[in-house]
Amino acid sequence: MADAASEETLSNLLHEDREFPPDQAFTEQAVGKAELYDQAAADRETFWADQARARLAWSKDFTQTLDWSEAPFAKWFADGQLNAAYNCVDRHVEAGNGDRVALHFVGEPGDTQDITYADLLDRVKRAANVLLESGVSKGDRVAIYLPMIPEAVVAMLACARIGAPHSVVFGGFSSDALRTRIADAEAKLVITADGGYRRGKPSGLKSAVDEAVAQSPSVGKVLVVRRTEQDVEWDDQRDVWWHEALEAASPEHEAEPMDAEHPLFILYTSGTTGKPKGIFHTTAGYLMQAAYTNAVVHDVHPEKDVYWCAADIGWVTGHSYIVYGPLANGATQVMYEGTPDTPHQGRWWEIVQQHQVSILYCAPTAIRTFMKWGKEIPAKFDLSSLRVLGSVGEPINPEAWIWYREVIGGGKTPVVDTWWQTETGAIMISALPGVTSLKPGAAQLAVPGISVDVVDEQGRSVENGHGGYLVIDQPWPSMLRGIWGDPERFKETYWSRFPGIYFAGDGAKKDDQGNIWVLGRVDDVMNVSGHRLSTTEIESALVSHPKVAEAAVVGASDATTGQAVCAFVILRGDAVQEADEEGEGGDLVAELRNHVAKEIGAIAKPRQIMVVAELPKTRSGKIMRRLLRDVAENREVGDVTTLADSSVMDLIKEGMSKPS
Ligand code: 6R9
Repeated sequence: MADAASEETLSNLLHEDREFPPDQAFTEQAVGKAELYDQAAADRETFWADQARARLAWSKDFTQTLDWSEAPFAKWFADGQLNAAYNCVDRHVEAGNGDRVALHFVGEPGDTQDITYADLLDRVKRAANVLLESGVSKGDRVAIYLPMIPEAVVAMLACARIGAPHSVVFGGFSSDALRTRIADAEAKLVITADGGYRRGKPSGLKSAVDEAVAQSPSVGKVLVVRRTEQDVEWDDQRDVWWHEALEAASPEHEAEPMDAEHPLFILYTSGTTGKPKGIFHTTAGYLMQAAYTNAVVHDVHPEKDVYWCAADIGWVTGHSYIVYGPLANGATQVMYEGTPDTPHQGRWWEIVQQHQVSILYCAPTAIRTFMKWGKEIPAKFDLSSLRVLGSVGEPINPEAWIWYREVIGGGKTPVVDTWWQTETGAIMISALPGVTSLKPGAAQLAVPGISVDVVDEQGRSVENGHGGYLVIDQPWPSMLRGIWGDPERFKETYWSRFPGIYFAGDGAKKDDQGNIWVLGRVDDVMNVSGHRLSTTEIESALVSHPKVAEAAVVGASDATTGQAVCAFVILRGDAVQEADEEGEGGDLVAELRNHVAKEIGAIAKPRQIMVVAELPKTRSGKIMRRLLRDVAENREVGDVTTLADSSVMDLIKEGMSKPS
């Protein structure tokens, strides 16, 4: 983003100047402290070594903090030993907290389970024994394909306990996606369920596993959790009921200490192109940074908070902020199986009220959906227990941030926008609640211990007020250790664009105070008449219009301007009605185009605005702009297999062919 025109465009963008200083009462009790920044700045490695010793229980202490001699392959705390499951469960029971609830599970049909740390320990030990008896040894890989049920947590921890790296495959992925992931990791065993509940109905899982495993020579056994009690095909040689095996297994199991760098898990990123990448993480650095950030960013006080991360366990957010971080901290959590509108659109808020949830962590796409449904729905519930709100997964538009704080947080809670990736393992950029003055829409600053920068094409740090590429210029404990089986691709993907530093693939801007605004993937940055425009900024402008609930913007090729801005918008409930009644579609589009021009500048005015009922999203809630680009460019729509609901594209295309 070096040219002058782009710089000028950027400096006009994101003229968001609202700021929310921390509340003194919050600051007094906050886990995160301003001193952390000074301590980390004084000596980064000592800071991380202190965190590692303070937050984790080690079977053997380490002598060296970081070995970067074979960069970019890092080793952290390498000669130390510990067990991740012991850290997440046993030690809390040993410390006398066995009666504390680890998981308040809420099933979609309304069934609930309150699982204490002592219960969890019993289940994890039994499951570890079942894995061992099934022929899984340390180092073998286990694929986990489960709905959002407690067994998913137990399965992951049982793998960690015996040192068998898990590869969790999101339950909404197809049989084919499961098969390729099993093959890449050469998984020896699969843990699945008969099905799960989604949108009020039992959905199947086992048949997808049967199909995938039929073509997976590495898999010897399939453990099947009984959740929906639907009929399933059964192979007596291969399939074992989870509940029967656990019941029969010994409840005694001693956690074996693992090397700090022992692989903990593989997680495939939802590849935009080509073969998915098996990102792998190791034990100590990952676990420590997940626990540390969960404590200081979410402000978790394990003895009194009820924390809810509404991600799915199939994504990295579920790994770090449902399983490893909060459990290492001994927190009490809510785990919810289903969708936010089953059986009604207030389901989340009913759960918050019932369990007195104090910390909520979710994605902007969920927040924008709630905005679309209207504030009357959360208003029916008592949300006064909430004291910290977090956002992850996409840039959060300032309007959505404000709505989240006002409507969900009662106008008082800090909202932390947390930037990180599957690859980074844990939160990298975020405000600290109680410490940082909050800016709606900005991830703001690196968490203490982390060093990030925004650089130009040549890798030079840009000055405040300018934009460029987001990079991480110092190794960090929870960094990915590689791409499973493909060290060259690891170097090429992340370390070759700017030699010696990690390139995240995102564009970002520093504002006048040096706050970082993540603008989205660099492949989402458009170039219109030589001006760089961020999809995110235009989306934010659209969402700031009172009639718009959600917006997705793409750059479609244009003979004159190179690329042109095409926007897809979902209207808020009352605006849809109004538009229908008055047949004012055309006026509304003009009004929105002018609104963008007013907010950002005429250059950002969309060439086309299409009003749609739904947007195509991946199962982790990211808008698939690639498909919208196909529509905007009148192309055959590409691969839709990673969409949560593939019929959305048909709806959009139908709407496009109608004259408006
Ligand atoms: C945790 C997670 C990573 C990509 C990342 C970026 C986007 C995530 C964000 C954000 C702006 C935030 N992203 N958090 N963009 N602000 N707070 O989502 O991991 O699924 O690997 O996605 O998501 O583009 O590069 P993952």
